[in-house]
Amino acid sequence: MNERYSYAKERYTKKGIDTEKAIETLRNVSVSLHCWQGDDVRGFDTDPNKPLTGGIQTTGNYPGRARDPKELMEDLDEVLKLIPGRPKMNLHASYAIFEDGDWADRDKLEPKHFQKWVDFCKERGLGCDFNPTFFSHEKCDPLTLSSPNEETRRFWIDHGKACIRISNYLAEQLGEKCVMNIWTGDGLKDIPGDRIGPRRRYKEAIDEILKEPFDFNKVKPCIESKVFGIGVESYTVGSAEFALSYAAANKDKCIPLMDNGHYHPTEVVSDKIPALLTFFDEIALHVTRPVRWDSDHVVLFDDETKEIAREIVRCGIEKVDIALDYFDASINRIAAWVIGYRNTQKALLYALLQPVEEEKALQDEQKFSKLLNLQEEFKTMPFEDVWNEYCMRCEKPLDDEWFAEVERYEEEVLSKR
Ligand code: RNT
Ligand code: ZN
Repeated sequence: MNERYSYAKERYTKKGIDTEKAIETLRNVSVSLHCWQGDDVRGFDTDPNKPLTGGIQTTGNYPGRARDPKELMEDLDEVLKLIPGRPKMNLHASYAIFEDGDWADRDKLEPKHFQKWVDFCKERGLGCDFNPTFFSHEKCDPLTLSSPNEETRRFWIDHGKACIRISNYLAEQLGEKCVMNIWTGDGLKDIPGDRIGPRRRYKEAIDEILKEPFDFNKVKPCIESKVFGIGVESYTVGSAEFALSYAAANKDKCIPLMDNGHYHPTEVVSDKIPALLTFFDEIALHVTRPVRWDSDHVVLFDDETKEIAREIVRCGIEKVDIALDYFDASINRIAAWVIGYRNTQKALLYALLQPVEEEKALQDEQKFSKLLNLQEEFKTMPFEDVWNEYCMRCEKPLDDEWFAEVERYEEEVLSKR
């Protein structure tokens, strides 16, 4: 045990915090690593140069984007070397891998199209989450599950059902639950003539998807809400109230998912976590960084990320499925992945080192000045030393060590693409 850690441990112990327990807890918490940071959400099942649709946007053209499954897996391996904790993969359906002549459209996808990913995860001891891809495809008219066109809706319902079967397969093969997130960019640019029609169709379409058999202990379908997207500024079918009501009315088959980029700028997801966990046993999160809108910037070790982590810890870390969701094409993509993942880990460790019980007691006793002072005092506790110890126990580099490896990789691999 290094000296700085021993000192930090002692300081925290005096405050009633067990640093060993915090480290051990975090080592066992899964945090999903999104495959789509590596190639700007392009995927492999359609022309990679087609536009990204659904109201999401990657900006920037930093060299070195992964262009095929081999490159993406290579990049993921590089990321896995540099992040501590217990990562889990998170795939989109558009990342299906086809053998020669084996291409299938999204409504016909099968578990075998993800076999290479299953092998990848097995070799590295990772679980895997999954997402149907309801965007960037010619069958978006531009609506999907809420389209008035029966044929369009059918196609996307069949896609959702195929994804349930794939999620089941991932959970069974990897022995870890698979969180399957339903998000569509369905919405309108301008003032709707009918708001309830698309929502009714969306509801019925999700009902149909969830009729596909699955074991709710292994597959966790989620409904992700959104406030608006680029090109769909005036109306989002899957709004917050819609998604939350759907999940509440179907608690036996799905859970709500909150993405912290999907609310009005002064709303905070940290406060919504305990609100939802008053009613749900389990919820899912997409951790991102919105800058003025759902811009999906790299996650920082900032106040709201810390507050989100604090609420996760206070409410029960096992009740929240944590996934990252951002995509920055303007900087080195490996660095983007690693910075965001490490910051999420950092925020969780920081939260695990807070005096939760004492804070609760002070609030209940209405000792608010003492509470405020305690919260401030903890901000300058020797957190860095516990974080460094955590990284070392995970056999991963420290904050000032990993970037050189990314530079080497950029020079030797990325710059040659
Ligand atoms: C979009 C949603 C959604 C996507 C991913 C790629 O605003 O956040 O979760 O980012 O599915
Ligand atoms: Zn999201």
